[in-house]
Amino acid sequence: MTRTIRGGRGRLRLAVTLAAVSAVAAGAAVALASGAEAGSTLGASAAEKGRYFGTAVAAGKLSNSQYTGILDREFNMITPENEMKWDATEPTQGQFRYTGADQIVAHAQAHGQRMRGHALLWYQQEPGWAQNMSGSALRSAMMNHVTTVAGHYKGKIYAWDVVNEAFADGNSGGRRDSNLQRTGNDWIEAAFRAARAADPGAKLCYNDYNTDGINAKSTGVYNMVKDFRSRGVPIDCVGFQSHLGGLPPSDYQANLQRFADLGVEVQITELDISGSNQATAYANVVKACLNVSRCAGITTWGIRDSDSWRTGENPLLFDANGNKKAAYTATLNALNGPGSTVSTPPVSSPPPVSSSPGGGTGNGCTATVSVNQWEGGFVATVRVTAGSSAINGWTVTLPVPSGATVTGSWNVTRSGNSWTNVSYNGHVEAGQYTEFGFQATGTASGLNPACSAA
Ligand code: 9MR
Repeated sequence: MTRTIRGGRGRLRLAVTLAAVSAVAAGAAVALASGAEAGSTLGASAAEKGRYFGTAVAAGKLSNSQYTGILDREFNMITPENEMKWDATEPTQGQFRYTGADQIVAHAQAHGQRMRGHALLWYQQEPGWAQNMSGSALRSAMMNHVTTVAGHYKGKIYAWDVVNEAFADGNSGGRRDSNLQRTGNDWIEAAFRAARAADPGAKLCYNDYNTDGINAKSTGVYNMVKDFRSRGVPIDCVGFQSHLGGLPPSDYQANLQRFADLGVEVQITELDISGSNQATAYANVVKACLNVSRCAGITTWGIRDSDSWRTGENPLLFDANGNKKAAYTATLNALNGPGSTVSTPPVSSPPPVSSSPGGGTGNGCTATVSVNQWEGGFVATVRVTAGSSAINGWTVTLPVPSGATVTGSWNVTRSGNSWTNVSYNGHVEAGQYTEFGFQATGTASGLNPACSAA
């Protein structure tokens, strides 16, 4: 019997932690898990499958060395647990505050981790001033919030939870009542359009709980996503929170797959699992993701059991002392097991103006690049494919077009025109590939990568 934990008003609401933490040392990006053997950490093993492994992070814990030690060794994606929510980022209407969120982004950038933004609009954790609003005044405040916060983090976010938990529990398959919903049923698509305009390079997700199997609620979300895709509303991904109380539902993978078949990326966004079969349950979630080629990655909702919102349920991968649990080993083993090659769609809109403009075969490897260009900037994704032998390191020579400035990169170390593997993605099996990417301002013209194996 599986039990799915419901979110909702009854849950513990902790104060948003905005205490100052000591500034994270700036400087050169440090590769994730440097020195780690491939396949020996969650992030490295997920990266070998072209996926990420992330966790929710609280800014107030970044000064705890046990916490950051595990974070930077194991995880290559970060979601702020509370710091990007509406009450944290716009406590007074029109006055934006990014203290805690900026600390987390700085940490991620200094440690080669990517960011999931969470969440632009949610009926919970609305600041008091918004809770008291309605109608067109609220709608315009909502859109201003989306535009301003997504704009502040433009170029720094892999995927945004644009809208969180907008569907009702139970069998209606319809929307949840809230003051956001009462501004008109089109509030969700309006939010996605505003987010796309503010940060065209970020993947835009809808995120919810109790949507982990095929049920009335997940079918309601499915129908919305299908409708959005057919009408060109910019949605790129769906987040499945997966707050589980045992094994995932038996149709967990089938549910991920039906969303993936709509052309969106799927992500496990807030995984935590209680119960005696925890290790098996974690392994099953990982296997389901690896079996769905558009499942881009998994995020656990905290690091140690003592960091969890589910006090006393010990639902995470590390115990309160930071030790790896059996569930950790099961998760790592599943990540190192069989799995599909990841293939996640690029952001849906605006359409790429150029794609695979060039490719170069060199010493033992080939590099190709695909580009998502928008007015003023682009994201380039570079695929490094090994030749007929496995390679143990690679460098791609790829000059940045004149007039373009790189604002961020992932899964790579850059020195001028040379882009070199990091510790966890240098080894590529014969005929297999790994990907890195960067975001830049300017125009992606004449990108012609050349690859050489170490
Ligand atoms: O883990 C978060 C906790 O610290 C907050 O007090 C709570 C506020 O409602 O939100 C928790 O995170 C939630 C997430 O933002 C959305 N999905 C459900 C998560 C658990 O409640």
